[in-house]
Parts: sequence; C-alpha cells; structure tokens
Amino acid sequence: MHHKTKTIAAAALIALGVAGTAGAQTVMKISYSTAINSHYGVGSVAFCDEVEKGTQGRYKCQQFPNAALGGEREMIEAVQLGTQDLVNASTGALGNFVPEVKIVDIPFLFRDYEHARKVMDGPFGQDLLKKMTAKGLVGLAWTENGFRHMTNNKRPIVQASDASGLKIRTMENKVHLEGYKSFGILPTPMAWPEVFTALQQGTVDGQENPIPVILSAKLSQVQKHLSLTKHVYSPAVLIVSPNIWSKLSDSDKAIFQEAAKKGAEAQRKKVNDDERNGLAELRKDGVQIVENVNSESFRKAVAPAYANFAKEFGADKIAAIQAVK
Ligand code: EAX
Repeated sequence: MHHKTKTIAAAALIALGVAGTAGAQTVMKISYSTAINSHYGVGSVAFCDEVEKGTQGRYKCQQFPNAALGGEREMIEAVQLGTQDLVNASTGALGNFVPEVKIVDIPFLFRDYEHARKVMDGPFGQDLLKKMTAKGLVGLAWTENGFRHMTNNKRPIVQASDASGLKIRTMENKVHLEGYKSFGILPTPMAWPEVFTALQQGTVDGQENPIPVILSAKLSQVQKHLSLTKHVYSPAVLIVSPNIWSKLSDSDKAIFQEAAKKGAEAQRKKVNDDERNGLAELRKDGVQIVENVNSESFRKAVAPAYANFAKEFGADKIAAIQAVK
C-alpha cells in the first residue's frame, strides 16, 4: 500500500479509535426500594431515559428495583462510597448522613402535596440539596415518596389512643421515632427489605408508608387495616455519586439536572395516580380502610415533641416552612 494511503488509513483508524473512545458508554447502577412500575421506578426510568437521550447514549442506567442492593441506608452509603452510582430514596435514612435534612421528617409539618412540593422545590429545599454535597452525596432533585399512613393487623385506628401499644415498624429515623412514640406506639426501626416478612410473621403488628408503597409492595397480603393518618410527608431524593458527578462536563451536569427534574415530575404524577386509584384497589384486595381518622388526636399527641424539634431545628425554621402558602 502506497505510503500516503497508509498514513491516511492510520489516521482514519486513530480517528475511529478516538471516536470509539468518545462513544464509550458508562452504565450507571440506580436503585430504590420498590418495584420498577412503582412511583420510584417510574421516576428513575424517566430520569435515565432523559440522561441517555441527552448524552446520546454516553450515559445509561441499569435499574435495581425492589431493594435489590439493600435498604435505603445501605444504598445511600454505597453511593457515598462510589460502589453504586445513583439512588432514589426517601429521607428516612438520609438524616443519618445529612442531619439538616431531618427537619422535613417532623410529623404534621406539611399540610398537603402542594405545600410539600412548593417547599422542597423552593429555596429551603434547594438549600438542603446543596448541604448534601459536603457529605459526599450530590442531590439532583427532590422526587417524592408521599404522605404516610398506618397499617396494622390488630384493629382499626381512628384516633391516636387506638394506636397505643401497637408494635409498628418505622424507618431508621430519629425524628419519626420521637414523634411516633408520642402516639403511644412501640416504634421498631427496621430496614425496608425485612418489613414484609416481619409483618407476615407478626414480629411487628404494623408499619406506616404512603399509598404508593403499600400498593407496590403488596402489603394488602400481610396487613388487614389501613388508617389514613397522613401523619408525616415523606420526601424522596435522587442522589448521584460524586464519582460520577466529578467526571461530568458542565453540559452533561446540566443534562443530569434537567433529567432529574423530569424524573421528579414523573414520580409525583405516579404518586397522584396512586393516591387517586389506590384505595379502591386496596379495598378490592380486602384491606379495611379508616378514612375518617381523628387527625386532631394525633396532632395533640405529638405537640409536646414539637418543643424538642424546635430546640433541634429552630422554631423559626419550622414556622418558615409552615408559613409557605
Ligand atoms: O422509600 O422504608 C420505608 O418505609 C420507605 O418508605 C421505603 O423504603 C420507600
């Protein structure tokens, strides 16, 4: 082959090689507690689709639903260590890594979904995301778990006194533990992957979770009573590992952030759908539902704990959140 042609051929191969490298694909592991068709799965898949599209396939995800990579605490720790790339998790365990986040777990802090979403997407919530960076977690956007309600196998819960003495599984969350104790329950912190079996075996009488989790985890198979206590709003967050984030160009960072917003929108829409359709489905599965819970009795019961929450987080911060219209 003529020398010149050889040079051109070599240059072409190098270019291809470079192009090949430039086309290299990073497959990111993303995990969450519930099924791929749950609110977490819908939000995570929407995020990943947007990232893959926006980076022309340079970044894509491998989904790990159903707590395949462990409970939320384990998943968050793995992202912090870089052994996992992304996690879509509730703030249940997050306060153990970023203490400032615990304020959002105060019972009856948020009035409704509109209020909660406005606070989390506003200055307060965005500032909390920034606070995660110093703890080796890059919070991309607030997704959503939903308002939590109590389920149990013993009796209908209409007012706080009905919950007294029940052994209820809780997340590993100090604010929940303190708040729920004031309801008179015996709170039992436990990682999510152990909950279904614990309910089945009667190790605990009940648990508390949003309708989307109760539905997707098929808790109707192991829980007889659901009471719409709506005792706390459970935010969730899409977190990426600094290992991934630090290697992204500014334009790819912007693509990840835009994709996270789209994922959060999709997740919240699925929560809305589950809130609208879930009760009928659970009734069909045999769950006895108490809709007219005496919420005042729970608010009264938790009031004394607010003094401690105010000491820990600042009464002004709590008031500022509640003042958001
Ligand atoms: O985030 O552990 C829990 O009860 C959470 O709500 C669940 O992992 C979904």
